[in-house]
Amino acid sequence: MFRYLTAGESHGPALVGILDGLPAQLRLEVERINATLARRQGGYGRGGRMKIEHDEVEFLAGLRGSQTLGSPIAVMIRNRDYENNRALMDPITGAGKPLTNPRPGHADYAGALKYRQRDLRNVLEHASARETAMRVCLGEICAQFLEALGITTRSHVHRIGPVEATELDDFSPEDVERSEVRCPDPKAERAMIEAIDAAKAAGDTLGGQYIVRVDGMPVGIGSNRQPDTRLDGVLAGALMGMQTVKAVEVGLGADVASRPGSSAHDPFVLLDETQIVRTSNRAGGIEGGMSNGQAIVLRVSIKPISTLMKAPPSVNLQEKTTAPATVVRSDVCVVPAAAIVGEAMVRLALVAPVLEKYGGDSIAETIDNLQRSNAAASSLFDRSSTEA
Ligand code: EPS
Repeated sequence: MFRYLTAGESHGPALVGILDGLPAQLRLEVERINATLARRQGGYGRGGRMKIEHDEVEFLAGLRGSQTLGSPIAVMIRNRDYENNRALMDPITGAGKPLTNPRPGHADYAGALKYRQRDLRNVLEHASARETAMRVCLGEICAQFLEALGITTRSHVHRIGPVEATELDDFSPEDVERSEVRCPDPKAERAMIEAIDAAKAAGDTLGGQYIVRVDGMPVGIGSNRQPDTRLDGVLAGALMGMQTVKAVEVGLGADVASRPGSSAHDPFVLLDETQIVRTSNRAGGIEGGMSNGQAIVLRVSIKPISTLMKAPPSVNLQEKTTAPATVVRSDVCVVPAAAIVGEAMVRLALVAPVLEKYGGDSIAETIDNLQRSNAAASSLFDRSSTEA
């Protein structure tokens, strides 16, 4: 069984993660993990923290000579900012003035009541999106596993606040990576940067939407057997498991509700005797809870960061007085960084259903099983095999 866990406080000593269940003998490019961590740290609209951190993975278990052993993989990313916060965050002696004014939209209030914490810091430290650095780290390990099977994932930004990009038919990953807001539409990119500057000047924050796309998906990952095995549910659940995410759409998403059936689905066309193609991808690559061989396309909406420099009204829970919400160092817009975390969540979510179909204790065994399965699927409707 494949599973993972993360732990870590934003200003604690480190973030740690465990990945259990990846096949043995997968060669990992560790520098690629660090490069992906750096992509998450970027994006226009970030605050001061990213100037302090230089996220780097340290392997503690599960890897030898850059190859997975099949044993649990344990990794760590140190928080450089811990050095500035030792007195506050030391696991044994840490203490400090309590934070008492919950931020609307944050985990502060519900977490304080749930865990019976008088200091909101005891809630916000793990609620912080800092923890997503570890998800990106584990997600990149999964990316290298999925790539060995021909499955790749990428993301780009579709909307920041009021600015919506035009979805281009064709753009390269480089077009996205060179954009400060990870948006391939240059006109929208300029408007997005202006919107972030305006929000910053107003002491406000902006949310938005990003798109995650998975290419090379074999047919039949996920299943229609039970509600919790449906691939759309698995992917949406993983993405909703990220801080700030409020909606996940597959393919046409919410737009499908207003269309008649004749323009909501993806017709089959016979190219020649062996090739069946689809003329559109409105379903976003998933039908009946299973991958259908087309690209999986997911649109994710995230709320604006709930720490506002122009603090919204709140209360002091301790003194029972009206007071502005707590203001801590934060970001104006994290949509470009969230898109990188979205890629990671999709990768993490795909591994279990992929391994359920193909199995394999070593990567060679997984690849053998995939190839056999693909060959059987492509000959299923061969005239010769039906006649035989
Ligand atoms: C983040 C680290 C945090 C924030 C941000 C994302 O660091 P700090 O709180 O020390 O400034 O910059 O997190 C939030 C905005 C949030 O609400 O949690 C990171 O590593 O991405």
